[in-house]
Amino acid sequence: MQETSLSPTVVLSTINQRQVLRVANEQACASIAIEGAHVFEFQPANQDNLLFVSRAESFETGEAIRGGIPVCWPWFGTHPSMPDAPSHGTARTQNWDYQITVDESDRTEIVFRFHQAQNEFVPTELKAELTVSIGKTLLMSLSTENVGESPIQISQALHTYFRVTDIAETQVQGFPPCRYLDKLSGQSHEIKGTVTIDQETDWVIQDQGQPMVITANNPSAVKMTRLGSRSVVLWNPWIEKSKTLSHFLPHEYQQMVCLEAGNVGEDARLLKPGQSHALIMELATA
Ligand code: TA6
Repeated sequence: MQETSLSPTVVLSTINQRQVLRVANEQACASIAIEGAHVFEFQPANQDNLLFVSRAESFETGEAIRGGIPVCWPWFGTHPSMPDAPSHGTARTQNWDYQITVDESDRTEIVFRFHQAQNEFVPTELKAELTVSIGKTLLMSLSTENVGESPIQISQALHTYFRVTDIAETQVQGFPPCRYLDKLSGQSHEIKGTVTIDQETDWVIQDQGQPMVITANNPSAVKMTRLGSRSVVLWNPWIEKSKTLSHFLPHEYQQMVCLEAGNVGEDARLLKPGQSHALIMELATA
């Protein structure tokens, strides 16, 4: 494995066919695949890695890593009008440009940039900038600028796969009274407070952008805070769906849960020419 030191805390490496940035500073270690600007490891000092990656992941290019934080952009899930478009947008399988912008002993910041030309799926030219700040916490800011001539409704999510010790013992805490769309049934329901998972779950939750806590993962709980987001996706494939997923082992549904900071469903954002929007997420051990 060839490794090139890019700065005191960043090494350029490869896993199989993927180019990967390895970050190690006094506060944390992290790994980011350049294809998709895909964070797939974040391990605070003296803690376990907060992120799940399937043991079946081969790190070949051309398909999103099964785990970590896929960047679903500039649409989430199925394209709003073109069912044949790739699921979860274009960015997660494209190479992003990157620049190390902060390199200190306790914090490393890398800015990833992606230019989306207008095409059959995207009605206007867009610029995406993902700032990844690795320190005591993981701070990610996904900023989109409409640099084209037409408006666009973007939906997006930082599709975070959290490692959990046992899904049966996992709680997702912090929901105010809010509504969610169950994507499996197409029905809307209300929730409040704490959610546990005991079956396939695929919910798009319209909330207030409040902090969330995921417990029973690793030895410590994880707190997610957001800005620019009033929706989250909660997903676990459970037993049957797990058997159909690429790069995923049948039992791994017990070791992960996705809680995805986003702008999804009713929380999609209209960007007129010249307008921008930032989706910001911070993960910290609670
Ligand atoms: O975020 C939940 C979801 O939209 C599920 O419906 C499931 O499709 C999951 O994303 C994984 O999608 P992927 O394309 O990464 O296999």
